[in-house]
Amino acid sequence: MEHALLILNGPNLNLLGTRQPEVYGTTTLADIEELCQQKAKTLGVSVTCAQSNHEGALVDLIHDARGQYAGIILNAGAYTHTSIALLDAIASVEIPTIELHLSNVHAREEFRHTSYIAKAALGIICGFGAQGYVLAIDALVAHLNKDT
Ligand code: CA2
Repeated sequence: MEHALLILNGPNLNLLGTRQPEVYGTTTLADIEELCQQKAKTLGVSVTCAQSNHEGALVDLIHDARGQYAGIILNAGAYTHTSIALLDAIASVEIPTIELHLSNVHAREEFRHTSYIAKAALGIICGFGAQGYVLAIDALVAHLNKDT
């Protein structure tokens, strides 16, 4: 395994596939995690998945990633639009982090157009549903391999 990646999902994403399928689809978080494991296998990297509904717990998980993971894929859910604490956490650990959203946040309500996390992110993927996680793994691994 060349790289270890952390896939972190924030508040309410544990409900995926059970409610609001018109917005978030019918794929469950467990399905997405399985998709990520499959993609990781094809690229020879490892992925660890975690989800929390709590801002401080997400901050802790980001801190703990230091020295453990080469990259992070973060769907911070609604905390994307509110959390300076998550921005500071990502900036402080200096681990390349992709901001990810299932939905195209720019085609939705105005308050979803602002991301506090974007400033510290390597890049942003949104609007591709569960496939976005696969795209993010590809992009992160390409980034981590670019100087090797
Ligand atoms: O599109 C995304 O991935 C979001 O990060 C999802 C967040 C939302 O607040 C962001 O603006 C965009 C919400 C996740 C809620 O997930 C649910 C899933 C099923 C049922 C209800 C909520």
